[in-house]
Amino acid sequence: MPRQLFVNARIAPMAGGIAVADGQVIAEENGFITHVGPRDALVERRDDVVVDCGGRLVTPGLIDCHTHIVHAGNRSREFELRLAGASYEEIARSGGGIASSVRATRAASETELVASALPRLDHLLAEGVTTIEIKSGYGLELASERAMLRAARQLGRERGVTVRTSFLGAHALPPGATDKDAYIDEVCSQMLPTLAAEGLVDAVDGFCEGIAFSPQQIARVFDVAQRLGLPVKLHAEQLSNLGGAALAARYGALSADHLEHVDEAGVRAMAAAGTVAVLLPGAYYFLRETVAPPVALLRRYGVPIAIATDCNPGTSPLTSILLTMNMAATLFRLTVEECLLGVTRHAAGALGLSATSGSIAVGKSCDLAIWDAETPAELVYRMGFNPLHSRISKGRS
Ligand code: DI6
Ligand code: FE
Repeated sequence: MPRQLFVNARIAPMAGGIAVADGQVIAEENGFITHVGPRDALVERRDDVVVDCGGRLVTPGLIDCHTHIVHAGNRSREFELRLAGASYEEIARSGGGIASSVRATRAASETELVASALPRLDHLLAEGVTTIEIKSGYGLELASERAMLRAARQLGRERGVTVRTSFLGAHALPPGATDKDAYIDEVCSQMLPTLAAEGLVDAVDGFCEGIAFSPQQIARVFDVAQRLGLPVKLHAEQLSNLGGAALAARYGALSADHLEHVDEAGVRAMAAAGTVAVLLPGAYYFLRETVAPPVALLRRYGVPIAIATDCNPGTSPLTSILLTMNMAATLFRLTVEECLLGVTRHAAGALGLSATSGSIAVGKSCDLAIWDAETPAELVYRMGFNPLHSRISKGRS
């Protein structure tokens, strides 16, 4: 394969802060970046393939580091119930909520799961996403958790996007079950080891919450993950503070996600462990939460902040990474730089992909988003407008 040169690029490499440099060239070979800098610093070859970026803003391909895009059905009926006054927790306790998505997902074939997720994935890709995390957690039994994870892998192959899977068996008690510890036994002894052996699990996630699982139950799942050599991450402190962030940090978690109710001890533990804080403004907005995550504390302790769609049928039916940035800025008061880093470098960190993704630098995968925009701020400030010009994934458009 000849080398490709993306010339005349106004790049925001996101390697340090948000600085933009004009007139840059990015060289790509075999899917990787081999040079970044002014064009005259590069010795050109006769067979270089030159792509003119026309002075456009070029950022790393965006990373959506927390999604549940593989699921069947939707929960628009519950949305109506919530509009009429029911709470998310009331709906969950009366057999709706996650359980209703579990029933629909179990009834779908792997092919149907791929087909229903594709339009959601395509919406994200159309906004420059080149890497996406996809969780299981609506199967809650071996066969359907497997189908979800296999569907996630299939989506990656079908669209040439980097997919990282997270096994979220500890998402909720399966419909009809009553014994949380017995279900966690099954997750630990059957589901997780089997699916990991099948190569379907890149990381292990859990939902630590009153309506889901206790820190003790999550710790049992994390112990198995650790034995299997798999990194962990956790839905922590979304609706209440159970000490999930500190628990995740104890296991060296890649990320702790949501964090509306995290306290200083949790933040301190995350900082010490290098755990990324993944903020999910879509869920906060959709549930009309009033307690925002403690961004000032995260900054004070230097915890890296990522942001993601949390695309899921119950609490964040959001398929726009651009709108996610706007929401993080507007609702959580993140700066433009924090928003951009949150969907690039720090999102890569939340997936354990810092070595290959999240910035425009030599040695990284050549994942780029080329924008009809002049400044990074334009990507954050608009609502519902997509200025993507083109998207390059591993060197390919
Ligand atoms: N937290 C969430 O916001 C989603 N899962 C989770 O652990 C909600 C999932 C759903 O309601 O379907
Ligand atoms: Fe989630």
